[in-house]
Amino acid sequence: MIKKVSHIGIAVKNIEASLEFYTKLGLEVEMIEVVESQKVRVAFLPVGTEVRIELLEPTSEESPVAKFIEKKGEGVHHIALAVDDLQARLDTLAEDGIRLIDTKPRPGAHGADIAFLHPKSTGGILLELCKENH
Ligand code: CMX
Repeated sequence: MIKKVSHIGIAVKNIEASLEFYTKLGLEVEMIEVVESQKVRVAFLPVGTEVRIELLEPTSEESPVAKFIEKKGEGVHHIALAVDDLQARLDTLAEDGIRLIDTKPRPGAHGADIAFLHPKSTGGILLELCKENH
């Protein structure tokens, strides 16, 4: 089952510049890490106890997040939903004809296993399924 919203990914050009607003809003940074395989630097800001905002800063021009910002500007990039049975869920979605970006989970930020569904199959939203391991 889908358990909850894990995080909302927001594409930003520069995490520190964006944090000026988010700290004024009253949110605090839990951690910042580089996910080299995704060419992004990410900051997690808890919203209550269950959900986080994930600021995504590209670390190279080839980063998918850099391409997103170039095309659409800064803003909401993806929504991540937490599941326990990630591989089984991907297999079921594939059988149901949903286009997957990742047919197998891969390591994401915060020690999670993640997989993306293609926006073409979701009505234009980039959806991430993740198995939180913290
Ligand atoms: N939201 C909505 N639509 C999006 C999108 C997004 N974030 N990113 C791309 N698209 C759309 C594109 O506009 C394009 O649409 P059109 O064909 O109508 O122009 C289509 O999806 C394909 O996009 P693309 O970039 O040309 O295609 P790719 O298959 O190369 O890549 C994608 C698509 C979504 C997988 C990739 O751009 C991406 O964003 N991957 C995820 C990267 C990421 O967020 N990593 C951080 C993970 C950190 C963590 O949470 O752990």
